[in-house]
Amino acid sequence: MSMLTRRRLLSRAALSATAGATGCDAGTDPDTDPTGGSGGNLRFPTGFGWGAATSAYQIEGAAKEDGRGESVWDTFSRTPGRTRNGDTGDVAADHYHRYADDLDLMRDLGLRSYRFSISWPRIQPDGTGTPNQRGLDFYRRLVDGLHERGISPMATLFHWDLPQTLQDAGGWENRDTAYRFAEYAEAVFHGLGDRIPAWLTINEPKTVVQNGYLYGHHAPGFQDPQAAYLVAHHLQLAHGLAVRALRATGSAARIGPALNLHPCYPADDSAEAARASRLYDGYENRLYLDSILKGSYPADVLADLGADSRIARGIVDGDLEIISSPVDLLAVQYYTPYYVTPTGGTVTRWPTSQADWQQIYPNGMYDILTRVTRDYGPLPLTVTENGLPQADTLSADGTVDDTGRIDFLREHMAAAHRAVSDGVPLESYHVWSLLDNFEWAEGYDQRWGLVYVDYPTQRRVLKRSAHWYREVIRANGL
Ligand code: IFM
Repeated sequence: MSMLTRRRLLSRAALSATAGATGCDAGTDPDTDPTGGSGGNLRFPTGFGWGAATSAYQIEGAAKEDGRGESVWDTFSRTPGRTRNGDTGDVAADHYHRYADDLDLMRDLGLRSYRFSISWPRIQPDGTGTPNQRGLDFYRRLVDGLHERGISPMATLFHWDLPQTLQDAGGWENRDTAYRFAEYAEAVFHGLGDRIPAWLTINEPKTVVQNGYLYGHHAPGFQDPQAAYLVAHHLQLAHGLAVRALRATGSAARIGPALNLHPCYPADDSAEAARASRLYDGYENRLYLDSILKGSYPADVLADLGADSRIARGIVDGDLEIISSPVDLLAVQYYTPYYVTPTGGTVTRWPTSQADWQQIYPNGMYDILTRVTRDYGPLPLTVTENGLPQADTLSADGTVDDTGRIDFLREHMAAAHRAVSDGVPLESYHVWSLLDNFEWAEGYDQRWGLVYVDYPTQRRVLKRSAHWYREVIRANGL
């Protein structure tokens, strides 16, 4: 990877932030309606899997209970200056103790699918060895509770909470971590496999790569581009090994990756912007999609990284066969598009949410769903995350009026509906998130839930969007 490219990678966040701050809009994309139009009588296919999503570290709390080990996020969030207000996931939404009430909430909303993650350090406190039965028991209670309420469980094996002992041994820079992950996955399949029809392997590998190893604002907090892309390879390898581990159990359950994908558009009409946008797409999307679904890394990205890069040197014969082990579904997480300038920076074209990195562009949902179907399909798709943060407040009359979230979800669901009408095999849609939760470096400031969590009391209050979503589910449409 050239110095210029390396610098560019590291300055991406800064460029985005600058553009956002100045409201810069250099785009000439003729599409001027971010919603693509919505409203009307939009019915989804019968049996559509309306759901909501969470992850272990963000909601469970109970950080020291029932034999749970430490994860990189325990270490990171307890390090002064790493998270807003010094927030940690020690208590979070206390879901570990309140899961039964949360299950009742899900039933009352009418959810048909619940996507959650399993905490690796609850199952293997040191990242290896005999599984901790108390950890498995918690998830069995959760999963049984879902079935009792007619909700289908979808479990993610890894949502960023790597056991700290594995980090101490090199973390995802160490190829061995991929093999430890496969062992952990096998333990989970044996412990819970009879009750879980759909598995997701690694949540958003790209976020680990970029936020954890390029920008350093997520655990483990490094700024090392060479390490970052070696980590990308080992995360992909871990994914493939877990797919094989599931098949080896003889299970009929389905499995796939959970990728946050971003439509990338040139910010102007120049050939340079088109070229830069294509490469940006390589880093954001194709690095993960191509390796899993085509069995090769994108040549432009590998060339940009360079033949002497750690990733290039870290790819062993046979790795791509493992990574591209056939999957049953692709989980798409959509939040924001990117508009790429001729020099490879980004500009902000649409209003942002409380998260300054998120431009609100519902058409992007249509674009990304149709694109993956066109380029990689046909493959069953599920949207496993979509949502926005707001500074929601609990009013004196006990309600939370989050109309902005309703507008956001309606437009994005309408865009997904258009994609379905155009032949995209989308099976389900999970709102991020069921509950307000620990938003990583942002702590508890950003509220992403359909359900408000009053952290001092842990009281749950259905936001206006939750009531609205219940009606969407009941009507199977908008
Ligand atoms: O909260 C995160 C989640 O853990 C992964 N996807 C994006 C969400 C919002 O930032």
